[in-house]
Amino acid sequence: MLTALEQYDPQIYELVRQEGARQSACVRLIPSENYVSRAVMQASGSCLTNKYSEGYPGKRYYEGQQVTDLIEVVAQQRARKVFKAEHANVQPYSGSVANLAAYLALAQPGDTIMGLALPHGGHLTHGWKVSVTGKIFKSMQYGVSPSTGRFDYDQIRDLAKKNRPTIIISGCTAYPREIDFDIFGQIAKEVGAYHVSDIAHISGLVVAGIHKSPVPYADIVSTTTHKTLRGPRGGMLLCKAEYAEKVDKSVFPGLQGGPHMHTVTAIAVALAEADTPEFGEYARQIVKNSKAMAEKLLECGFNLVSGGTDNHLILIDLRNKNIPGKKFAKALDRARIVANYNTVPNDPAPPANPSGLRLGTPAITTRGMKEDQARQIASLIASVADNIDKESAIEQVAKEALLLCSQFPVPDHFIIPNKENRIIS
Ligand code: DSN
Repeated sequence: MLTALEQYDPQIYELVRQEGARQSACVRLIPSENYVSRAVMQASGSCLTNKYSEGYPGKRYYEGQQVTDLIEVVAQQRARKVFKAEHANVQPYSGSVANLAAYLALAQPGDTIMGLALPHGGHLTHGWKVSVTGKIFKSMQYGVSPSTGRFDYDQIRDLAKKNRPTIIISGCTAYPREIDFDIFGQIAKEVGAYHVSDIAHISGLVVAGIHKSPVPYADIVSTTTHKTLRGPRGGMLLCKAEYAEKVDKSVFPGLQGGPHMHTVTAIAVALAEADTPEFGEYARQIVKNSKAMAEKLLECGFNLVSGGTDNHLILIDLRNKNIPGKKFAKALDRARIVANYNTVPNDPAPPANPSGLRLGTPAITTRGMKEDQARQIASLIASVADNIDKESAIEQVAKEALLLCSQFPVPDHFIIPNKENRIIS
């Protein structure tokens, strides 16, 4: 593939090579990113990219589905098995469209939905005002407790009783603690709402049994497939059998045309990988690494939202360090440590330059790093904070980060040699 790419389009080949080198030579801490296996990469780059398959297995609008039907059925079966769900739809292009499809399966435009506010760790598509979900639905937003940084379930219940939403959404993109999906389910029942749970971030932990599953407590569960689950960029919906038809119609023809069958194929492979003891080990190590990194960051004087972590991510509140989130994220990037600036609950700073930094351990765990390396990375992060305006010190951290990366190589398909056969640019 790459030889053909190199011959036909050397410019793009070179850029792909550079991105592979960057992913190899950086400590990647964005909690929604990972490294897929060679098998997932091959399935994603296979001939399935050539096929149109509007519809569902056995009910397509195009012919030539002898193989695609088999692949999609396998993906559905594997999804149902690993998540213990009655029904699975593996066609959503990604998490945003999966969430919208879930809402439109259960509610009408104009109905009230209630999700976690973006600055408190919710996703845009949980009803934030600039998202279509905040425009076509009446959106009520709940937050985390200002004192604990955690959910105050009594407050959420009170808000739900007052506003009687059609849908309550559980799930987050920047919440470092375990979520009590059963309480969300109870609250939804008490107010006659549907419960939609978005587990995009934690679905790998859910499959491995490290985080409680929302499947028994939610009407529909939405997830992406590329974060802790470590599959291709895609989305998925799981639900009880009674909602299967509504969910399927909402995805196609409601929101999408032909599914991306190369992605469905790669999702099937990722789900097989997730159904192994090795995946359970990886998921457990993600949380061990996250806890070790959080403890070291606390030792180094960082304030963490909620005081620590139960999952794969950490949210640093930088206000005591007096460093704006964007400046810190950019300095870390120069130090070969890649994270993202993020709002913290009740952030006085604007979202474009907020007071927080979000970190996660899935990608470093896939590289084989353990607690010692997680603590070492926390120390490197502290060095950058202590020397935020001293470029020579940041360069020194970059050298240490590069050395660490060289000791934990990424999956081999990332290593695309350039003409001099150098791996790291
Ligand atoms: N929610 C984004 C993230 O967590 O990085 C992806 O949409």
